[in-house]
Amino acid sequence: MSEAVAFKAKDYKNDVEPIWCPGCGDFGDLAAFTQALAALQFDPKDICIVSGIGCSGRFSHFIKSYAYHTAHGRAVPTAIGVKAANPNLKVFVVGGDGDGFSIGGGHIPHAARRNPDITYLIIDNAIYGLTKGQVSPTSPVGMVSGTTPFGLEDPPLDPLPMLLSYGVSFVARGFSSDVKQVSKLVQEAVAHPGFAVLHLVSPCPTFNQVITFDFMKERVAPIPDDHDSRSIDAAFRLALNRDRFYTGVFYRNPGLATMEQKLEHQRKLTMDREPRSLEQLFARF
Ligand SMILES: Cc1ncc(C[n+]2csc(CCOP(=O)(O)OP(=O)(O)O)c2C)c(N)n1
Ligand code: SF4
Ligand SMILES: [Mg+2]
Repeated sequence: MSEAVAFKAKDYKNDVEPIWCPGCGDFGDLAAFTQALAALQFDPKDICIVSGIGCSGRFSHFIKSYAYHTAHGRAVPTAIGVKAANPNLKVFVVGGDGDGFSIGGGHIPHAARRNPDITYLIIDNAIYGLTKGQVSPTSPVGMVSGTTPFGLEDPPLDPLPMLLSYGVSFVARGFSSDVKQVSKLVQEAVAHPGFAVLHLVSPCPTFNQVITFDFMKERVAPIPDDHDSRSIDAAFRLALNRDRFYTGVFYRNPGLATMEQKLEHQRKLTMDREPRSLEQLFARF
């Protein structure tokens, strides 16, 4: 499209209607995401959304962009491949708490080490929604579900301290009811050069009667204005605070080399040494 055309949020929504349940928290994230794309004025042809399996994994079906609906828990490595193949694409990963922290949990620390310039939205409803309400790694102790008829006894993972200790270079949290804030967080995550993870608490009114919108509204609070998001110590202090469920940018470290920079460096090192051509290579044999 020509430069004169300004994209509006609705221009990023395709004709596929979400089949999420009425009141699903995922709707807020979708609205926030299209608003963020409009603020960023990304051309749909430059965007690729790689999604996992789950209700949240359907996200990629509803946006006008390139999309790749992957296998359960494999969205992150797939997105890394997409970004490595075409660094010019704006690559997003979208998936649930089960997708990201159970079956796909082993991929996040290695993505953090590589630091690809990718934005990852983890849509956390503390339940397996698509498969009709089994406990997930973020479900609270005591939760009664299809798989825990007498109540869950295992404690939940704590996503924020976990992401920080993995060395993820941008860590933020939002609540899907606050569309404006989530939109702003997506924009900040995109502006960050490196692996940016957004933990988006997004209640599932159909299967989770514990982590509800009302439960969350009583607990969320914006990160205090004087928080220094460059300080990992300060980020941990906020993330480990049990009295408040803070939302905003916990941590950012723009000083790390990105995966794309490291790949380019390796490419140059390879090109600088012999053989520099097929002829030189064949001459060795
Ligand atoms: C390899 C594999 N194992 C299990 C499943 C079944 N399965 C589909 S979605 C899902 C969990 C979804 O939970 P979450 O990632 O939290 O997404 P939500 O539906 O809550 O958005 C599971 C276990 C699958 N599709 N593939
Ligand atoms: S089951 Fe839960 S997460 Fe899935 S669409 Fe319905 S409300 Fe949303
Ligand atoms: Mg879930």
